Amino acid sequence: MYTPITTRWWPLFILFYSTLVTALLQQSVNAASFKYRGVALGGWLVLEPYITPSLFLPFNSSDIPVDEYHFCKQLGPEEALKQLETHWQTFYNQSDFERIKGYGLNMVRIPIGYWAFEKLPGDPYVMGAQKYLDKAIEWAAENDLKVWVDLHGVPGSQNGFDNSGLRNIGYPGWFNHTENLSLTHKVLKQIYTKYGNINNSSSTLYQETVIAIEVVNEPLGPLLDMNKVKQFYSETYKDARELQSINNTIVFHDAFQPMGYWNTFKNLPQISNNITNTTLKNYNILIDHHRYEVFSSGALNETIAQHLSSIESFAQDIGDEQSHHPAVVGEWSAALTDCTPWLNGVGLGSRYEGQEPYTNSRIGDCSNINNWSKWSKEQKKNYRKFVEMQLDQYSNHTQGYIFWTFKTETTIEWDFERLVQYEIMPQPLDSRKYIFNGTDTDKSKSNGIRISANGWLTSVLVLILVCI
Ligand SMILES: *[C@@H]1O[C@H](CO)[C@@H](O)[C@H](O)[C@H]1NC(C)=O
Ligand SMILES: *[C@@H]1O[C@H](CO)[C@@H](O)[C@H](O)[C@H]1NC(C)=O
Ligand SMILES: *[C@@H]1O[C@H](CO)[C@@H](O)[C@H](O)[C@H]1NC(C)=O
Ligand SMILES: *[C@@H]1O[C@H](CO)[C@@H](O)[C@H](O)[C@H]1NC(C)=O
Ligand SMILES: *[C@@H]1O[C@H](CO)[C@@H](O)[C@H](O)[C@H]1NC(C)=O
Ligand SMILES: *[C@@H]1O[C@H](CO)[C@@H](O)[C@H](O)[C@H]1NC(C)=O
Ligand SMILES: *[C@@H]1O[C@H](CO)[C@@H](O)[C@H](O)[C@H]1NC(C)=O
Ligand SMILES: *[C@@H]1O[C@H](CO)[C@@H](O)[C@H](O)[C@H]1NC(C)=O
Ligand SMILES: *[C@@H]1O[C@H](CO)[C@@H](O)[C@H](O)[C@H]1NC(C)=O
Ligand SMILES: *[C@@H]1O[C@H](CO)[C@@H](O)[C@H](O)[C@H]1NC(C)=O
Ligand SMILES: *[C@@H]1O[C@H](CO)[C@@H](O)[C@H](O)[C@H]1NC(C)=O
Ligand SMILES: CC(=O)N[C@H]1CO[C@H](CO)[C@@H](O)[C@@H]1O
Repeated sequence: MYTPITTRWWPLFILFYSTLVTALLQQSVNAASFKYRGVALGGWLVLEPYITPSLFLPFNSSDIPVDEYHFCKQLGPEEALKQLETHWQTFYNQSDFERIKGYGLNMVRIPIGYWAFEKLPGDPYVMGAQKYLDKAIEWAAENDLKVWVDLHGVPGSQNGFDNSGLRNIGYPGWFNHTENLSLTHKVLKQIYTKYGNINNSSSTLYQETVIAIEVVNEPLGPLLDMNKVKQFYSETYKDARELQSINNTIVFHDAFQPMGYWNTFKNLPQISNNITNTTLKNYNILIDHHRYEVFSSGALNETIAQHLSSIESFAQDIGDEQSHHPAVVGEWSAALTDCTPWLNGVGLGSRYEGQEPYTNSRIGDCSNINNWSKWSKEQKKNYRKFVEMQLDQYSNHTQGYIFWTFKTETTIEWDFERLVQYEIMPQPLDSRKYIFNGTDTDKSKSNGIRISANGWLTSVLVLILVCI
């Protein structure tokens, strides 16, 4: 399809190809220059206990499944399918997409697990989520929203977090068996073909709507072999470009590496579109950074002024990457505590109250975190500032942002729609009460003593490695 000039004498052919090429260019322009303003649809096609506790609370309190794997295992295939089918049908529907559009957003990031496509022998997971991903793409298209398909769980778990489907904190098993890695490649090949191959005439809607595919969410680089992560990225990228006829964006999570790490990542395969200048820019690759300030006691103990300034420096670091490759904040939230029940996982307490398994001293009180009527004026103001600063900084210094998550059953800090309702999330998104041009203009702000902020990532890793 890249040789239309030599076929100039064949009018029908050129008509066909020029249409095709126009379509491809259109797609590539849109995908590579797209400014993301999105939300994730967390807890829908991959369960997370804190997002939908109602699915987990009916179990005996001593035996609550910690993730989707154990949810399915404990219920058995029939009952698990029955409950999941109901959940898939009801947690999101077309109306959500209309409201998402109405809030001024332009895309959704949809987490899905490998088991929606293929299972390992003996996996207790039940299949069926793929149909809902397809419906979601249709609903997105109807509402002029783009979709980023996010492979959120791979066989053996890429991070050991419950959100990968299989919790095994500190022991990501993804690379431990070659079968697990090859199944990951197989699933991604299905995704590339289904959502991005122009030969599949039945999927035009997919090609126009799915602008990005994230090959794996949050691989825990510090505990995995980074050479293997890079090799995986490189190999699956080659598959994507071979199988897809559209130049959509392939997303690599930063694998919890330091800012700037991916600037020099160049060992990508020479691919069919004959790229000679091997910088990530030419590959239509996007680097995905996630930002939370609640997964270490150091971050939780910061004043609001410190949170605001740490957001500024984070966004500026991403800004510095833009000359090497585009990058987004693919997850962020309004959270200033880790208080929401089960946020850290079923059976685990909060750092904020200094509970097990964490060893830090108590920072504050969690009891009213999901009870809006008990929030103080000061608290509401601080949350609004935190959200405004992130919107301001991420939209100015990065390729965009995706809030985690659109809705939850009970939380405030993690629930986009509830935050809109409580006027923590601005509507329209660019309206501001406190943060103008990156500065907190609130006259009555308390000048908290500024201590140099701990390295956020270091704290997270120390906690993962040492405390759990
Ligand atoms: C909870 O435990 C009791 C006693 O062991 C058992 O009878 C019951 O079936 C269990 N319920 C569930 C939902 O597993
Ligand atoms: C989506 O679900 C909500 C809540 O159950 C319901 O009110 C709404 O009518 C549904 N929308 C569609 C399009 O089915
Ligand atoms: C995977 O292998 C590593 C190192 O070989 C080991 O420490 C870890 O326990 C294994 N993880 C699982 C889930 O088997
Ligand atoms: C083509 O797209 C349809 C959905 O529109 C999908 O069901 C089918 O699996 C795709 N075919 C291939 C070969 O990917
Ligand atoms: C589409 O089909 C044609 C003819 O079978 C083939 O030559 C081409 O490589 C296919 N393109 C893609 C992207 O699969
Ligand atoms: C790649 O580009 C070079 C120089 O632009 C050209 O000579 C060569 O034919 C191209 N190769 C392919 C496979 O298109
Ligand atoms: C390769 O791309 C980089 C970044 O886009 C650019 O700065 C550099 O000049 C390019 N090199 C060549 C040889 O085109
Ligand atoms: C795909 O998009 C990237 C980024 O815009 C661009 O550099 C590259 O040339 C495009 N590739 C094709 C085959 O259009
Ligand atoms: C939080 O900061 C205060 C004052 O700077 C300090 O006394 C306390 O130990 C810190 N708590 C934690 C858990 O780091
Ligand atoms: C970010 O962009 C908005 C709108 O373009 C602008 O009003 C604001 O001042 C900018 N902030 C910074 C820190 O540049
Ligand atoms: C906005 O902030 C930037 C630096 O962040 C500064 O260069 C610019 O002058 C400011 N604009 C206004 C209108 O204050
Ligand atoms: C965690 C883990 O290692 N999961 C699976 C990886 O693949 C092997 C071989 O298929 C399975 O036995 C493991 O359970």
